[in-house]
Amino acid sequence: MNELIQLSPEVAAAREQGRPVVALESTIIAHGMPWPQNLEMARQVEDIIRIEGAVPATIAVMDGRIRVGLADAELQQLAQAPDALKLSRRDLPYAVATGRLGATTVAATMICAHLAGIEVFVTGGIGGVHRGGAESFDISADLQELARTPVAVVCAGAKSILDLPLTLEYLETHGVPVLSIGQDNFAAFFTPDSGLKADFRMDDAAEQARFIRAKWALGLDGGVVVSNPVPAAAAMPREEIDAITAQALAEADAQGIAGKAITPFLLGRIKALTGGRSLATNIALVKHNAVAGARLARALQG
Ligand code: PSU
Ligand code: MN
Repeated sequence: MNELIQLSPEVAAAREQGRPVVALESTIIAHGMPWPQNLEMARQVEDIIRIEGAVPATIAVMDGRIRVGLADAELQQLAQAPDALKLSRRDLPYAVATGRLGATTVAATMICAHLAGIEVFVTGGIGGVHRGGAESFDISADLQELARTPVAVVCAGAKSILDLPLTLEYLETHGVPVLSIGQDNFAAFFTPDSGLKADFRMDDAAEQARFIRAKWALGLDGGVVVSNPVPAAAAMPREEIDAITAQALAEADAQGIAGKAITPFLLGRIKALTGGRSLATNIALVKHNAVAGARLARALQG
């Protein structure tokens, strides 16, 4: 294995015994949710994956190395670090070279998972084409990564702050299949239904695993999106989240927020404007994805 990668003892043992491992990102901890809910979420998601019979591997950059699997004290450090970097593909070498603490986005987590031989990764929502992306060129590096790196990403769709039709167009152009669990349509993060069709509905983990194996056996590089809608009981009302998203986007525009700061800004504003209810939804959907991801990792192993 690459000498810049360091597996935790739990992940190393799982790899040796051929047990299923599920990667987890850390940007959602350091930049996506506030303290202390971020730490509680990270711990609970890891526990759910263990209960479902797989081994969690939260990924971050610490002391110049890519860490795959974190100890509880390290999760805590990340959850409280005010100055953790947000690392996408372009930023990974900077954190490794300087020794700075870095949290990995979907794109960077996929890269690290693949380097560590992990095939399944659980997150909340993937990045995508931002609204106005045709003008601003703000297209998350997550999409390019899905096009090139062979990791299955279990998510609750892409956030409604994005342009979801353009996000799906981009994925199609780059040959990234979108599988959907439990419904025909692509999920919309805070709400179950984006109103847009996913490519293939596959409720069953064994079916998803066969699809993924077939893709890679054909030499088709790149990832797979597994869209897992937020449970209805935990979802936000659609009209409310749409109105609040519009307001948060207008504020971001007025304040000139751009680049990698925009996703954390919008998530923070949406949380404030919903009185914290969006955060409860966000946590619920990540936990729900952890179950689906662990089952998929087991199916891929079996
Ligand atoms: N979805 C969430 N919370 C997050 C993110 C996505 O629910 O914090 C993060 C992920 O790490 C994703 C990143 O990869 O936002 C996308 O950022 P950008 O749009 O700058 O590429
Ligand atoms: Mn961006």
